[in-house]
Amino acid sequence: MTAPDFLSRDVLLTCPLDCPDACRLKVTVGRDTPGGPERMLKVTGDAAHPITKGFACAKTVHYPSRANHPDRPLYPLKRVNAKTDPEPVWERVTWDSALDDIAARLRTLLETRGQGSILRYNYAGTMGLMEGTHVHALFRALGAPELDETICATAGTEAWSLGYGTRFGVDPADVAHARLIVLWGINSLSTNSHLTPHLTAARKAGARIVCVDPYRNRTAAFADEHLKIIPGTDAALALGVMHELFAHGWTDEAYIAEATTGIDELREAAREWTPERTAEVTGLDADVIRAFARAVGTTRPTYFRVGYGMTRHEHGGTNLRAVTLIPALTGDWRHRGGGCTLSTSGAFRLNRARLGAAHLIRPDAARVNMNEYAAALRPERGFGATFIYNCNPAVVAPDAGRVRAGLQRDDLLVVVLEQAMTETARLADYLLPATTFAEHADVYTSYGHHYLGYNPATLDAPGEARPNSWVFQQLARRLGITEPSVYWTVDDLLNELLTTDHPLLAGITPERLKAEGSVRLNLPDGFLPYAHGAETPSGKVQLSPAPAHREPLAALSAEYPVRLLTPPAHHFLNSTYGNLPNLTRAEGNEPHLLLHPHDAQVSGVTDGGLATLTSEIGSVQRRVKVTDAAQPGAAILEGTWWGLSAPDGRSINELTAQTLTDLGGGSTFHNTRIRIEPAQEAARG
Ligand SMILES: Nc1nc2c(c(=O)[nH]1)N[C@H]1C(S)=C(S)[C@@H](COP(=O)(O)OP(=O)(O)OC[C@H]3O[C@@H](n4cnc5c(=O)[nH]c(N)nc54)[C@H](O)[C@@H]3O)O[C@H]1N2
Ligand SMILES: Nc1nc2c(c(=O)[nH]1)N[C@H]1C(S)=C(S)[C@@H](COP(=O)(O)OP(=O)(O)OC[C@H]3O[C@@H](n4cnc5c(=O)[nH]c(N)nc54)[C@H](O)[C@@H]3O)O[C@H]1N2
Ligand code: SF4
Ligand SMILES: [Mo]
Repeated sequence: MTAPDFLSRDVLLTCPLDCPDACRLKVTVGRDTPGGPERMLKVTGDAAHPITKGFACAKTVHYPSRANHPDRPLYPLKRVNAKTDPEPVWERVTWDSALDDIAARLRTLLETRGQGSILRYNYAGTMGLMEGTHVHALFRALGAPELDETICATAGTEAWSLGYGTRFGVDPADVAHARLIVLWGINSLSTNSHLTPHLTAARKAGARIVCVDPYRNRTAAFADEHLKIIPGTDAALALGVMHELFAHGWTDEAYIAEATTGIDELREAAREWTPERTAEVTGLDADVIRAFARAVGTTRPTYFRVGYGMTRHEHGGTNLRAVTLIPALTGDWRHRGGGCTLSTSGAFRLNRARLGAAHLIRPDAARVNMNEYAAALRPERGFGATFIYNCNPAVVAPDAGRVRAGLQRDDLLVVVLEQAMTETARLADYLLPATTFAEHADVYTSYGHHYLGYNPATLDAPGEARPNSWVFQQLARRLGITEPSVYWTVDDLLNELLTTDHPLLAGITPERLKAEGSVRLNLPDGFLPYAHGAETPSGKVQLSPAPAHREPLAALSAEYPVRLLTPPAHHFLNSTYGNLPNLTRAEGNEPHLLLHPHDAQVSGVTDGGLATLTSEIGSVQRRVKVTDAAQPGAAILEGTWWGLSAPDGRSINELTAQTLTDLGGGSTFHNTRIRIEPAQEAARG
């Protein structure tokens, strides 16, 4: 139902979700009746915003359905039955009673087992610097173990930082200048959809678009050419390209001399990677590799947009690093529209010294890698309480079956702050209702463009929902914490963040950001961050140590003959939106395994049939879609669906392992070995 015009108004707000686009949304809010509460009615994009360009994605146009979802938790709830019972039974409690009880249990834990017994678990459900990051302050003030936030980007960050230092990227507005665009390990049409208008503009001006990906995703179908690479072999392809660049003199020697170190080592490393050898390892045709390298070598500017996909493998850090070094050989960094983007986040030079009370982190603090939550939740690790916010680990974390089992322990206090009745929320001892981005104020950066965003609190919180920051401040008071930064307001935080004289933030004051809502960083016209070097210890782009190709330790075998990749779905944002029927319908109602006809035949499964997928970690059932979009030996399941949507109620992450990447302790979601067997259709009741 849409409110009559006189009862509704439009506001501009930044999308809080974990997505590079950080869109400026036009949000229509309104009342159903005069004097009634305002709620979110409609979401589109701000037509005046240079990146958002008037459209929200196919997911976030449905945000009102999740904000107004009938299952949204609106009151503090206490679980009164065993967490091992399949259906939670809740008792509605007051905030005071929930917070008093949680604080008392924390006090007991602190006295009997120390700070080391309390573990936060969070990720980027909101990218807001207050509700997403600063809220860790409570845990740092307590001296609780640090959570290494490795589930997504650290392998890439570490890889980038070895070569380039700070993560700068090409300004999206400059992409139209590129004449060759390589979308490598990124399904950008789904995961970075506001890049598409810039890709199209470049194409209209004559650019060719090549996609490097193990399966034909939306982006591969859009591209002019698709290089269907064997997963985990990107370093080999990158070295193969470099081999040709060196062999044909397509390198920019002036750039290499001025801006890089380590060229001899890299040249030596590339020597063995002839097109034939590269073809053997990557599964691509040697002539295709030659032509690709020629295009990269002879087209200026060439723009690489790399995603995190290729990092989610054992050697993923090195693989990504190899790819990102190509433009340092061609000198594309000197050309507007050329170079490479992994992330633009390094340009946001905010003063982060006390963000999340980072100044309180002790060098010897205990640390937990978030990809190893399943292991951390084993009783012998000694955690007595875990606080989960902005995250849905029962579905998204590796080895999710063991994560769930850990959360079900009756001796572990599980506190979940949530906007949705997720499968993690269902395992809470206390489920605390959280506000959405329209209901709290916050500050936003981006990892795909260069605009800083601010949202005021626009709507009254429904029911008794509260911002994360409110909850943690209430607990801090009860625990007698005196650290001032724990109690900062968004205004305090914003003042602190903008207390810097970095030139990229020149002229951006809290007043201006709040007045304008979205402000472009003070980038020079023609932003060429690595044109003359990089912010590394040497001041140069570091080509050494030269990246090398390595075969995965978890090699395919007779027992596990297929590699499973589980990249994002078009209509979900990680597990967010997985509870909206119109979006699950758009994704085919239930998760499907995309399986190549060859593997289907070998496994004896048929199109539309149910299969059991078994990895070293666990086993799930999924319906199969036989398609040549996949490749022999590599199957794909798009989207971290809610287990509740799957035929067996299990998350796909019951198959994925806690194995870490070579760099940055990252996740290896796309590196799962499985076998596939026909399954019995369960009788549906
Ligand atoms: N629609 C939508 N958008 C999203 C998200 C979402 O869930 N849905 N999630 C958001 C988040 S948190 C993130 S981190 C980003 C992620 O967005 P992307 O970076 O696009 O996603 P990835 O999972 O990293 O996978 C990207 C592609 O990498 C491919 N890939 C896997 N292994 C390899 C490999 O070894 N080599 C190569 N070349 N390719 C490989 C996959 O097949 C996939 O097509 O998207 C964000 N945007
Ligand atoms: N198999 C497989 N698993 C994956 C991936 C994959 O490609 N394959 N991708 C991985 C990646 S890249 C990522 S980033 C992670 C993402 O995993 P998560 O960080 O768990 O992301 P979401 O699934 O979107 O869940 C975020 C939750 O935060 C809640 N939330 C949002 N805003 C707020 C708020 O202001 N306050 C509170 N309290 N809650 C809020 C939302 O309601 C939502 O339930 O998943 C990882 N898991
Ligand atoms: S999820 Fe990404 S593309 Fe969609 S509205 Fe939010 S920022 Fe934009
Ligand atoms: Mo992510």
